[in-house]
Amino acid sequence: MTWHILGAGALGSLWATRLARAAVPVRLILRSAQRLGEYQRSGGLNLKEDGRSSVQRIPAELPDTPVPIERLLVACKAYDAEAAIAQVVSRLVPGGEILLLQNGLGSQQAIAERWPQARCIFVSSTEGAYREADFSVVFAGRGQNWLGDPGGGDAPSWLDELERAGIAHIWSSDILTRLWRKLALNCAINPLSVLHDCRNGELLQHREQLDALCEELGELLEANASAAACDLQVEVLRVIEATAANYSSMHQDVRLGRRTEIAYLLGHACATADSLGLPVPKLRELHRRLCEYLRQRGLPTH
Ligand code: NAD
Ligand code: KPL
Repeated sequence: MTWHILGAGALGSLWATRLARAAVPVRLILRSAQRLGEYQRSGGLNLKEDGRSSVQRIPAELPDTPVPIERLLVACKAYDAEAAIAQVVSRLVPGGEILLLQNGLGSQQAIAERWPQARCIFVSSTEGAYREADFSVVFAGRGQNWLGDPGGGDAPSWLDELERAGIAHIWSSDILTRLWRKLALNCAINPLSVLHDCRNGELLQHREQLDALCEELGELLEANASAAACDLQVEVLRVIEATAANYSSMHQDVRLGRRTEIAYLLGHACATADSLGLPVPKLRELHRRLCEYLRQRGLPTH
């Protein structure tokens, strides 16, 4: 069975190149004829890992290619994922699978509700990758991929292909708890790193702010995925220390003038708190200040 990869950016390329290297059938879906032409001229997808480069000549196609799709890995940003799937969904076979690699929450549920005929598998990834150039990805940080079906069901048999490809993975029976936990970590760290314009480690100078946010995030997690609330503050501090020299992904997006995934992180946290009638004044104020900061820089707030 072929893996179709929608979104040949950092994470999509990281998955595609490792699968192809293990002789697993993969095809890329590129958004336009111009992009397809550029890809074909580039000669393939380049993966840089541990200082070594390797090129995989992965076949690529356009969204309207009349070939059925059995397994679709969606590696677009959260704000692009639903529209990208809409372009190819008519090709999905009955019972086909959609793997959603997006950070945050909100986009995955919207997609699962819109296309109930597909099996949507949510993925939470702590791997790190960035695009060095067009069609060239750097594997920057080893991590883990948790995969799970919030609708239940057994682990798919193709997990052994991930094993063969060396893609770290764990099948999770509670993927929403994983995603909520990651969302909370990102909500505690990323917006503050933008507003203070600092590396993660420098956030330790703002302990009061961090602690107050962790308290509200803990209450929000208790109400949604209680297991995700356990020792949140301890983990936030651990992640800050482990990534002290780094700029958060949201900080990097803002510095490069790129749209952020704020709506699927802080925006989703605040909207969920609203729907539960849970007061989260610190999160709301942080959301307001971050939106204002983005607006001043001409960046979207959704
Ligand atoms: P990216 O911007 O590098 O890649 C996204 C790709 O999707 C781009 O190449 C874009 O052109 C493509 N795309 C958008 N709309 C499309 C369409 N309609 N058809 C075809 N392609 C389309 O993003 P990324 O860093 O790979 O992140 C993807 C998701 O993974 C995000 O939600 C991110 O938060 C999450 N994530 C990324 C990392 C990482 O290290 N990069 C780690 C963990 C989670
Ligand atoms: O995931 C992250 C990010 O920068 O997006 C960390 C390093 C955990 C900070 O929230």
